[in-house]
Amino acid sequence: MASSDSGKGGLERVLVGEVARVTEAAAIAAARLRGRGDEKAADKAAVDAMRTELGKVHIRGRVVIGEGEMDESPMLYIGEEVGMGDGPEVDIAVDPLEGTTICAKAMPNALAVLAIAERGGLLNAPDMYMNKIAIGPGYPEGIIDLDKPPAEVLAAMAEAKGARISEITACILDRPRHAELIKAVRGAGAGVQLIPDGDIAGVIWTTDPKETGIDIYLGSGGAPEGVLAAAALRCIGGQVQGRLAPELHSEKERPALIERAAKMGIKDIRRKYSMQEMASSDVIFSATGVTDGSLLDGVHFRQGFAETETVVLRSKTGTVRRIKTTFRMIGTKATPGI
Ligand code: VTB
Repeated sequence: MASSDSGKGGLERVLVGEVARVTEAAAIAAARLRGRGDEKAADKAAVDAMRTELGKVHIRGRVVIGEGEMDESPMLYIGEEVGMGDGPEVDIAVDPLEGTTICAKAMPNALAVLAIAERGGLLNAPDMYMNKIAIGPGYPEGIIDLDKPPAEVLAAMAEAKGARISEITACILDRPRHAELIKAVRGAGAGVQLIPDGDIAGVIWTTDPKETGIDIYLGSGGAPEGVLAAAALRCIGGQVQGRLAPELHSEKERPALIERAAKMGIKDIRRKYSMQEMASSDVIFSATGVTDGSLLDGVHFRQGFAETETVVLRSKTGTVRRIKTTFRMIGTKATPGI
């Protein structure tokens, strides 16, 4: 029977299973190098595995958020054509190992991440800093604003939830550049959970504050991670704003970054993007845990088996699908690529 929502007007739902396989493979490959102190090796393993699995999917894919420019990275570079080349035309955003350092140190919350969208459905952002603010579903539209002082946003959130500001926790990357922001959030009476890396997870945590304890994500991180996080929240609900932050780069780097952004279609580098502008079409998002974390369990290896946990989100239906997979005889011919 034909699926009721396949075909025209969105991504075919069969892709849900396909993207899960892709992030599962990347996560297993990275997890084999977990805790070895070698970020590059773990990242490369994830990239290779993701590229191999993507090559088996019936899509005509184009990488729009990837491992950098063609001259910087041999695989999953921006503009690379991926997939079997015989299916729908889609755009792909990848972060094969989100949190290379946390994986290398075997610390919590490293993920393998991918989003797939209809052609033109994702903001083509260069690899530079982006200021971000994000909250989960259930708040009035427009309550967050990068231009409002954090205290004002936190007060509005508390009012909307009938809570006290002291009951709100913000997630922020632990970086010296965030000193003022952290001070402002604490000064307003809210708590701050500092994370060493991995702000895609930080943004997604806001969608389930009861489980994660995080109500809002604030601060600057990578623009590619910002687009991927926006894709996730487009599926689950919530609000995100992002604005590229050339001011966080050295004066030497800045002109080239602005030029690169312009080439990618970003004429106004100071533009504030909403979630819908960063992920404008139907999208499917998949993340598999590499190390154990509050969103997902990491890869667990035991006696010839590997177990993974994946969450696949779909904007068209809003489904949140958690998939626990057991791979048998890993590293044998039965599981090539894994
Ligand atoms: C974030 C985070 C990444 O980079 O985007 C962050 O999601 C920002 O960059 O996991 P800085 O490290 O320069 O602050 C990571 O931590 C690593 O790519």
